[in-house]
Amino acid sequence: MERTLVLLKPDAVERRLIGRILGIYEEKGLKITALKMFKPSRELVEAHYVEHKDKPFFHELVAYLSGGMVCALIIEGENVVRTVRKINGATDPAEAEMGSIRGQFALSKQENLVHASDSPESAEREIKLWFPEG
Ligand code: FUP
Repeated sequence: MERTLVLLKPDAVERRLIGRILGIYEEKGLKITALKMFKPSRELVEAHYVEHKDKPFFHELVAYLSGGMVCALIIEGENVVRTVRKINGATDPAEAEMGSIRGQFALSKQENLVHASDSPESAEREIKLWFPEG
């Protein structure tokens, strides 16, 4: 069964949207198989977003994600990587479908509530980072 790594970012936690967002994944029929909440270290967030390390927004992005509590989950299901990306919506909430999480609840390109792996390979890399205990 395919797995993906999902993060509910600090804006989702601060805005008390954890329950609603988890409900959206569960109502779709996906299975949450791991879940934890903590404030991630700068090192963890830098490793997570290593593909963006040369982008102008990298520093701000790392400060934001490591600046508050994050809820990390592993979700399993058929085609879960593609399905969760679709449920989350486009990176820029202005472009996201209105029925998606970002389309419904977000306004900012940086504070866009959720992260989900973009391929099964990324998912396995990210799961090792966020759930090193296995
Ligand atoms: P996504 O896979 O949809 O999370 O988007 P990306 O991997 O392209 O970007 C990762 C994160 O970088 C986004 F969630 C938000 C942030 N970002 C910015 O802050 N500014 C940008 O111009 C693009 C992305």
